[in-house]
Amino acid sequence: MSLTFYFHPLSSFCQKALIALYENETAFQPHIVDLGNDTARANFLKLWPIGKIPVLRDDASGRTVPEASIIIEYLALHFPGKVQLVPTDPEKAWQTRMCDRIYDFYVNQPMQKIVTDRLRPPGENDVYGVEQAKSQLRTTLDMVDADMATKTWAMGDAFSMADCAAAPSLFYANEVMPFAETHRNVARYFDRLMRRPSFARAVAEAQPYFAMFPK
Ligand SMILES: N[C@@H](CCC(=O)N[C@@H](CS)C(=O)NCC(=O)O)C(=O)O
Repeated sequence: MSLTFYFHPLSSFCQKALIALYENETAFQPHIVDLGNDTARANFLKLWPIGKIPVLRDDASGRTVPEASIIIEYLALHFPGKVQLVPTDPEKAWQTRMCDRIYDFYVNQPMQKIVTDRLRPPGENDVYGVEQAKSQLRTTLDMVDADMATKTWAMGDAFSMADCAAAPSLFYANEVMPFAETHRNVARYFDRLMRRPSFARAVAEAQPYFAMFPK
């Protein structure tokens, strides 16, 4: 087995890539990285000095692959499976990548801003930044709600990389800004994502760590 996946089960970006691995039953060695542990962090920085998870290491090709979307693209190219997460049709491919970017930049990032602000020391909170993040999140949820009125998955009928990005982003967004009452189409889409076996498995594996999530 040539693939090692460096990740943490609680991390939304890691879950995104994990969904891709599970969708295609790709064989890999899991390596949990506890960035809060000095030794684990120092060891991980030797592999990827930027220090962000997830990272995929492919010993067969000698490649270190960071960034959840790029990991999914790498898997699609070198370890394709039954679920084509990145369409080969160029038109569908750019649309999938655009949707993936929207979930990363305009759902996941503002959600992270809200969550990480809760971890700041008393008196160091960024009230203005958190309000901006909430406003961004609301705008994106409005967009997604309209977009998902008639679709099963983010790109239509086929499950794709965009859904890998959507699932954990919406999971944590729902924690910081519950959308069941305000965005019914997003909520229905989220229910489908929660029932998707790949994501259900990622959520179940994160369960033992949920106590670490700042309420
Ligand atoms: N752009 C990266 C973002 C990855 C990211 O933000 N990972 C978080 C965990 S969800 C992380 O490593 N945080 C630790 C830190 O920033 O020190 C991706 O798409 O993979």
